[in-house]
Amino acid sequence: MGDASMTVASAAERVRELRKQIDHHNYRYYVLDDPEISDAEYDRLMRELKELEEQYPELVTPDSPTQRVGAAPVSELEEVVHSVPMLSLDNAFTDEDLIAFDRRVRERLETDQEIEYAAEPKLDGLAVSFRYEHGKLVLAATRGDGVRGENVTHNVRTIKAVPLELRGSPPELLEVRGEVFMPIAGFKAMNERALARGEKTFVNPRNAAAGSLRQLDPRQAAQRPFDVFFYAVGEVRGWSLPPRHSDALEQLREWGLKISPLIRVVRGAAGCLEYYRDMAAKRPSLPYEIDGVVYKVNSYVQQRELGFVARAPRWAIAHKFPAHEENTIVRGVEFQVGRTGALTPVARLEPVFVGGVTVSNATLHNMDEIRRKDIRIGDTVVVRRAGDVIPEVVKVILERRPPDAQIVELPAKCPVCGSDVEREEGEAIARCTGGLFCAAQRKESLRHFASRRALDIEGLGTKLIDQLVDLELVRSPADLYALTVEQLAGLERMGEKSAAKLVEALERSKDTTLPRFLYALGIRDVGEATAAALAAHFGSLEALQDATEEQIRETPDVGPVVAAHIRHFFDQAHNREVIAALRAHGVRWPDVPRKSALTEGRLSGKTFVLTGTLDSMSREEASERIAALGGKVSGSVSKKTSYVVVGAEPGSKLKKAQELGVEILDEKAFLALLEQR
Ligand code: 9MJ
Repeated sequence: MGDASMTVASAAERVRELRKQIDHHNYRYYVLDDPEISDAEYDRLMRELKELEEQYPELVTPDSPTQRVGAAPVSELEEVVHSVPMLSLDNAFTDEDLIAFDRRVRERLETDQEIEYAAEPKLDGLAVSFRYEHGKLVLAATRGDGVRGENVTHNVRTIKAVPLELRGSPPELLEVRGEVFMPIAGFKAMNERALARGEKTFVNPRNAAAGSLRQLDPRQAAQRPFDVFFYAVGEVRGWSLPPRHSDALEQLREWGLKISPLIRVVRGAAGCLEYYRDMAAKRPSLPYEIDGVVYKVNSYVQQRELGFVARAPRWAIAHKFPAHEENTIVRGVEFQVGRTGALTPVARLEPVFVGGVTVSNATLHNMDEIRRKDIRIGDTVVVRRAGDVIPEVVKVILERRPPDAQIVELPAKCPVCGSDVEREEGEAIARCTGGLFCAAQRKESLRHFASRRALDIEGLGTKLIDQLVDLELVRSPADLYALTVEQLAGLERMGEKSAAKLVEALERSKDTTLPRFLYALGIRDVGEATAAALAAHFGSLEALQDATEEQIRETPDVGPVVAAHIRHFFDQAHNREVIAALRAHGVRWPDVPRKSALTEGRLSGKTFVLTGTLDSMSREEASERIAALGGKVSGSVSKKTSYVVVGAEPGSKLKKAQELGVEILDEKAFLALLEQR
């Protein structure tokens, strides 16, 4: 496949096959949440399809899975009139409200029997109608006022969880409704990216979803982490609905539409309330926000009998959770000192009950954030708690600012150790210059040193570290290894037994690896990935300690700023002393086989391009082995390419290589080259 002799006809055949496979795997992944293949295998299918479509542009269709990247922008959002109005829901805020709703339902239906309800989580996103004609998505529109919405098809097409084509034998016309939303993690990552670029951030996932879905440029929308759940049927032609709403949803799922796995059929008000408590308990661990649950009378016959009042059905109600946002007053701002001395402002709040817990602190991130939101002491602010994350101040309610509201100033001295605070030009973060003289930095350094991905000292928690530092039993990580069972057993909340356990854990932690040890040192900007890269590049701690800044910079992905931090760290006598003391206590790690520097290796100066699948190793492994011998791996074939390595089902790169006369290696030849002595 994909070789130079491929005809348009055979390419078209392969494109069809790939799309079918990709659609199938999208269904397994997005709808059933039960993927059959790895992400890497999926990526390979997509890559092959993309390459074929590049080679044969005439084969590109708007519903190809490659087209999710977004088409051209639209000039404005067109108005759409909903053929069947999109409903809104009445709210219940208390158990009593819900019990009264259930009573009204039974009265209208003149029945004493328990009502069967479909109970669903209520997502906090944007309600959208999706129109499928002959199984193909032709229109997506926002709810708007329920009668008129806006055409957002261009953006909805970029959402991977929305099928562009339905599976099986869908009806001639199917209009479905659902909620488009942003999962919390995607929302946060998006805001962090925006912040890093100095762009505007969104206050919450709901606003982010609404803003992003209504923009004009679908290429922007394609970057946004949207997801969707479908929950209702609108206009249909060519399908006689089953008797129950829950059965209809089941059928939608079979057509490839994503239905919440948390939907349940329950009986009576008691069943509804039990579901409500169950969802309230699940809420903090869900990857997306829900603001309540929805109960719908499950029988369509009963739904019809109940009918509507204004725009809300009499057969459904939303039972809301307590709010995630509340107003409260900023009583003060304190600065916490982190491991690298970074000062983080924290608002001390008038305690307020938000989304099920009492909140009295909220992070303010840094001084720029305080200025941007113009937060002053005495202000009334909106506090928000999402999932189990640290509460945040969303905004100030300016109308309630008292005349004596106080501007927050960055302290000139560290609140913990009194050292100077400095803020480098262009940096948002201010830092205490006290280093390990500062007890706060010492505590955080110890916490980091003991953490799971560093030396993994089990049982050395925050409270214990606070005591050890405050009592001056421990000043540096090396002191940890001098602690005795007797010393530890005398501390608060420690007994003989836990003291003995901790000493054992300390003993175990001594056998470590170079990457872990480098990470544990807590050098500024040296995270796990950088630590691993440094270990691979230098092979031993001595080699790194003795390297110049320039030599450190030769490590892959280490830039001048990080290199300077590393050099500075090892230039400090006390840091070298701590390392020597750790060694003296028996902390040890094996040296790492050096990955040769780019300049020295048998494949130095050679550039490789990989295409297709290798049997004996993954693409990543192949790249690593090439790099270990000094070679470079590139994504595209040019005249400068030395070799194109061809695995099974290669893409268009093979053809390009043939055209340019680049040397082609099959897997056997490639392995021989790697293993040559
Ligand atoms: C949400 N927002 O999750 C409905 N909804 O049904 C669910 N909204 C709804 N159902 C009819 N699960 C009108 C709105």
